[in-house]
Amino acid sequence: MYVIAEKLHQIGSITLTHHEKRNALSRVLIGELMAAMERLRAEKVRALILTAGMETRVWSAGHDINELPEGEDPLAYSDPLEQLLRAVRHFPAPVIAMVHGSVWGGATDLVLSCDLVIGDDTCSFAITPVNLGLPYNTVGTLNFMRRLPLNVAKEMMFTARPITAEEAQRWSLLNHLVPEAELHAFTLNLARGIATKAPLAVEALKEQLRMLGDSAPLQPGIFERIQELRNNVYTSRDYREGIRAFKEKRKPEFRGE
Ligand code: YXS
Repeated sequence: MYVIAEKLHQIGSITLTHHEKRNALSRVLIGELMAAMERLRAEKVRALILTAGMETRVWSAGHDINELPEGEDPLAYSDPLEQLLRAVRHFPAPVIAMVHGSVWGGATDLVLSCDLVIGDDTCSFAITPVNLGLPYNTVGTLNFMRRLPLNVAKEMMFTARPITAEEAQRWSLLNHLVPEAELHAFTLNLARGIATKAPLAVEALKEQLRMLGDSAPLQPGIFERIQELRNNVYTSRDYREGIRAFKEKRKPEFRGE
């Protein structure tokens, strides 16, 4: 079991517990996480907290690199991580990311796909495709563009540097930055407040905001150009080198080919 799901009154919580693999978002972990979400949706929770608990230094290490396909789109629509991000955005109640520890790669996209983000002093956030030579996908890139100032999104994407809790607060990646000792109580209190409100109104507002926020007219030619750019990257030698270097626990040597 890589997740623990709980329901307290009308609030659900899911804790990622695959700490020995730093909660890498593997097909198995994602499957358990989405099944837990489905159970809690059926129980009509009015808010859902997503956490890795307080014992770990790593909230999640992002996509399971061992499961990234080579020579084909690594973040295709059907990829388990992409399915999870859509499940979070379509969940009928607010999903609150409670972040203690570092967040990497696609896990940062997961946190940004949540409705609210509460972090403590230990949290940090990195987006890391350039560490692997991987082409991030369009939905994910738009997610970063919408949640962060463009120059901040660019700095995070071009450098893969983890931003600190203080930077995450400054750039509104966090709704609230609270002391570690208060993180759980603060997040539970926020969820309890939401749970006292009219659930149908909250559900409709969440879906309205998602649909209005997602409306991005994309001309077919632009879409095809993006796909060509991404295809050139994920069929490159550098992408294969990035994955191989991770598996061999060494620094990658990128040649631009
Ligand atoms: O060697 P064992 O078997 O003990 O396993 C090690 C790591 O291989 C494993 N692990 C992962 N396995 C698959 N996918 C991962 N993303 C991943 N991360 C870690 O967990 C075991 C413990 O790892 P270790 O020894 O490195 O732990 P640590 O505490 O020293 O360091 C924790 C991290 C998170 C700083 C370190 O594990 C790390 O840098 N992990 C990779 C973070 C990362 O680059 N994630 C991006 C994944 S790709 C992705 O999400 C997107 C597609 S994108 O690239 O676009 O951002």
